[in-house]
Amino acid sequence: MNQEQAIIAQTEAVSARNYKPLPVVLHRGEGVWVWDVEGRRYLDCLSAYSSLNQGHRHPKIIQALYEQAERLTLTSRAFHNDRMGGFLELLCKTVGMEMALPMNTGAEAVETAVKAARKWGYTKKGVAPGKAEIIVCNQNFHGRTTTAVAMSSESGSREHFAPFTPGFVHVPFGDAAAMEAAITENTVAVLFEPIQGEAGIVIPPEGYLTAARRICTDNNVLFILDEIQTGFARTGHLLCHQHEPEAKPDMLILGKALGGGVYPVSAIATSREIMSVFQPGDHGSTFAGNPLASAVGAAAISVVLDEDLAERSRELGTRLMAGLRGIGSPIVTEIRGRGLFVGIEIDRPARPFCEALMQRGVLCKETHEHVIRLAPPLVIEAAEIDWLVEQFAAVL
Ligand code: IF1
Repeated sequence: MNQEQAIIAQTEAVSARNYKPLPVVLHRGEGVWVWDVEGRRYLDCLSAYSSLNQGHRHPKIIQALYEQAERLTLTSRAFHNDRMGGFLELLCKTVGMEMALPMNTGAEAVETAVKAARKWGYTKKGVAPGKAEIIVCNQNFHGRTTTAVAMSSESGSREHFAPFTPGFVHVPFGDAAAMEAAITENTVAVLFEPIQGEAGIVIPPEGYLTAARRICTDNNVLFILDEIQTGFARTGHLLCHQHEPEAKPDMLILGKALGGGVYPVSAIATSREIMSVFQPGDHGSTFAGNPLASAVGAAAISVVLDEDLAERSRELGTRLMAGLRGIGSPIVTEIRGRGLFVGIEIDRPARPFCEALMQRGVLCKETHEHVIRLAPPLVIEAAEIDWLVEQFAAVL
């Protein structure tokens, strides 16, 4: 048994089997590359599900982590600290919102958005107590907590975890008429991903976001976007909703790349009027907004802006999709994506292709059986995109 097999055996002996990882044991990462314990190098095309937009161990983010770690790491929100205000100010300025509430994981930020929307509905819109409804889209993914799973339409993620949080109304993704028809006097919000990641990089029809904006405005309903995976330049704009300039949401849910690939950082960002529903004691979390998270979060945003990762994502995403289309493989049914958020749909199970790509030094993940998701760090170079396409051509 070599070192890799020994580590996998050790892991499987003590770890819950809640994942089925590829048989690779990673030891080091830098930029777009990772190395396994045997010294083999791989191009990371998953980026921890778009948490590594800035690449592995970006020097400025690591430096921020180190420097803050030498001063102060955790205070709880029982006291102020000297980093959170600056981080949230930069975040709000960057995403065009007035106020933010920091959390840790994406699911926690989704839960925070649900609580904010419900309390806004009861205290500002006048929805009857306990009656708030939130419209969500089929095939969504908003996390693994029981409330996030209550929002899901997938039986696979709901089985054996009932009973579920009530108050979620499901409509088909991309269908504005169905969304409008689902609105009642108790609807407090519409909440969806502008591009569905886990569903297989599903892009809604052009104008869907704008229609959702209009429907929410006309019906006094909050327009909430989950940009945890699509945010921070992944889809070729700083935020995915900017593909439709008229579609500014009332609230953004952010995470993943906000932590720069080194620390869990998430948040909701919204208007002063909506955020004012939260009063002291309403909501919180032990680690939320801690000095270390805030220092890393500020550095993570700065790297996205200073290196114009949105432009890179747009240009290199176009290069990647053109390269993949140029292969002309008969087993590929569709290549879709925005920026470096790409899905390759094939006419057979995708897992074997991910395993074959791993043998050629490319790490990626299938999603929903027939789709290979490609989401390399946005710091990838054109030559590395071309090399990636060559590996795909060989495997396809
Ligand atoms: C796993 C999926 C992706 C997300 C959106 C909220 C969350 C996620 C749009 C929750 C998290 C992660 C979770 C991770 C795998 C990955 C994933 F396959 F699960 F669905 F990216 F597509 N909203 N997505 O994508 O954020 O609490 O995880 O920080 O659970 O294996 P989280």
